[in-house]
Amino acid sequence: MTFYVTTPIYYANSFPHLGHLYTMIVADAIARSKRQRGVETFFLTGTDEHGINIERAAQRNNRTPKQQADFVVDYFKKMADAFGLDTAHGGYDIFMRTTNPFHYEGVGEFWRRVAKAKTPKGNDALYKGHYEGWFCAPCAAYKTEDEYAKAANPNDPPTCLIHETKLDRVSEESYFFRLSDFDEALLHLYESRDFVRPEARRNEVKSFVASGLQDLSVSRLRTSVSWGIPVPDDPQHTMYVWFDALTNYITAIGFGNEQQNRADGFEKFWPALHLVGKDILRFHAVYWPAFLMAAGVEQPRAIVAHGMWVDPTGRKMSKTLGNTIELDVLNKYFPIDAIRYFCLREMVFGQDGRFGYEGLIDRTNSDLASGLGNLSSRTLTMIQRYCDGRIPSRAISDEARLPAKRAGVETDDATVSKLLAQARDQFIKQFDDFNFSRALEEAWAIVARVDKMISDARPWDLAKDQSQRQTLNAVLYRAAETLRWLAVLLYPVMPSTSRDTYRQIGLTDEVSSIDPQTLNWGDLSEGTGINEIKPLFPRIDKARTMEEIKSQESGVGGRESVSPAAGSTEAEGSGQHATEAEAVPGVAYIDIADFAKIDLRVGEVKTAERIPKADKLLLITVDIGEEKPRQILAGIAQYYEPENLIGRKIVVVANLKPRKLRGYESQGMLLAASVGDEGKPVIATFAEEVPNGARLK
Ligand code: ME8
Repeated sequence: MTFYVTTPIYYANSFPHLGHLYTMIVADAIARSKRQRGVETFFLTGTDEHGINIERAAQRNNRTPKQQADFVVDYFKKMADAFGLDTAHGGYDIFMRTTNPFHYEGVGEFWRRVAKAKTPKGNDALYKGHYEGWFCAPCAAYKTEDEYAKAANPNDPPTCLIHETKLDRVSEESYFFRLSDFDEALLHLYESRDFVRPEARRNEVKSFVASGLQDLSVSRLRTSVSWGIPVPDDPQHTMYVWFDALTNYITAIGFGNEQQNRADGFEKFWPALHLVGKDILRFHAVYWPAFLMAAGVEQPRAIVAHGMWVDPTGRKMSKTLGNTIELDVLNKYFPIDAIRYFCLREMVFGQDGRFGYEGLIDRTNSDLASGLGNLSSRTLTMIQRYCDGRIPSRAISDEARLPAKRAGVETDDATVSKLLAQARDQFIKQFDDFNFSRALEEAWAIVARVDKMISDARPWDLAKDQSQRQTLNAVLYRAAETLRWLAVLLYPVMPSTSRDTYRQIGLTDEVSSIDPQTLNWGDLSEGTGINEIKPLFPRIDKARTMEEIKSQESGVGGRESVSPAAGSTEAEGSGQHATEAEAVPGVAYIDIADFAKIDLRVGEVKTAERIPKADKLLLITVDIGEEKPRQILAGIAQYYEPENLIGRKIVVVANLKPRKLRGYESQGMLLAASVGDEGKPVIATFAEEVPNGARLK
């Protein structure tokens, strides 16, 4: 038996953030749970590297598109490593990149198949036509009327509702996929099985398809988008990036290419379960199945859509609102397993979830430190103290039965065994149904029950009375044996905690390959010597940690100053992901001493003039408190009139090596924000009076 799970392949034009991490964690938990049950599993994640967005980002950063993609991919891989999701930590099997040559080969084959195919209604699946529409570059999608906001002035372009950026008017020859012929076949697919999960999402997709489908433009002229896969036999056209991206799920395991087929095996692993955010459900649940139908490839196992993380008050996370979650903060202050637990426990699958540091601290402290962690340490400490560090016997003789019952201990093995087995079955059922939150509730109901047994039985009192020895042993055995079950059950969610628990109980086998369905009550052998007891989850000091996180976010040496993209154009769009990039651990932070090397000074513009034949440059002189004003060349001529600059207070990098431009020496640099797609400069200035020459630090 095999299993194949995928995350979306993430755009390689912006840096990884919590959302990407989340889908990877869920996929990782699913993959581990299958592997644990002996199912040969393939787990794919990766990056989507073609299209206009990458092309534009690359241009702005003076890189080739491939260099741009490599740059971002590095951050995704670092994130996976830092959060234990890469191959070395038992996570993904492939980090798929759409720039892999084998992908080009496979996509070419897929396109050819679609190009030859007939639709279910007997028409050609692909045809050439003419497309005119509003295109959103960050979405890489044409937008219909309900997906954009019209501008107040009818001559201005509308704005994308998701990105709040202006749309491009695109009109060109294009290949079309005859999606409109697939409506009935798709509806039949949704009816025939649980293809889209959860149900609420399936209904959305159904009504979208039932309301009628439009044909889909699946190519752009090479002259408009060159960074992409050429259409086979018609290289004037570049494939629509979603056609290329979706196909990664099959090329990665060898569709249309020998290399991957030999390594991983299309026949072996397809069909996949696609885990996606609800934002891209339509591409996966409508377009992708239709492409596959045309190409004659089996449908995915299922499309499972999760909700989105929002901030604790329910707002979308954004840098502007200051309510994002930083990956480096997560990594620094929280155990990986606490983050994994929170992700799976807090988001009711399919619905949006609220993510805040405070909530994460609260859950870590209550469910993990006081809940599971405390159960483990109190049980093992008592075994250490009262049983010489050896797992006691669970046997209760007839005469000991009554006192044990009086102490609140269930004496009938069969009953205990049945209760635990039921909880285990419920856990697995809920987990397999993607109700991770419910599954974890089941597990924590067991924690609560055993905790109660211990509190009711009071082992510390039983230990004082030799006649109560069997009851004491029975209580501690039950607690330890339940911990063993919990360690096995929780492995997919909290791999390293499970391993630690297992080891502390004194067990040596590898918990990652113990099928929870084979758990048998009583298999924990009497006499097993427990190992050193260490707290599984130390309590997090909420007030102190929140203070540190806040100061880290706003401090001088904080993330704003260390981002590789701060004030630059590294990231696409809002710059939202730019600072998150540095959030990845292992990145070269600068310290305050590095920052101090830059001599930033307040300057006053004394003169400003254009330079003949240099339409971008202004020649300005600036008083920075020195004897003579500095002469600086600034590339702002297209945006500022020289006369408007005179008298303005600006920020100057005073110790930048002088250089010559157009025959003039530039003795410094002025600071400006780079705004929008074309990088319009907006000069940094002060709201209050400041003397010339004052240092910025
Ligand atoms: O859409 N909460 O890439 P992408 C939870 N390249 N998950 C989130 C999230 C949030 N707030 N924000 C993002 C693309 N995600 C395409 C996919 S697949 C063939 C091509 C996660 O970088 C979630 O999984 O925009 C979402 O679907 C995905 O990131 C979008 O990633």
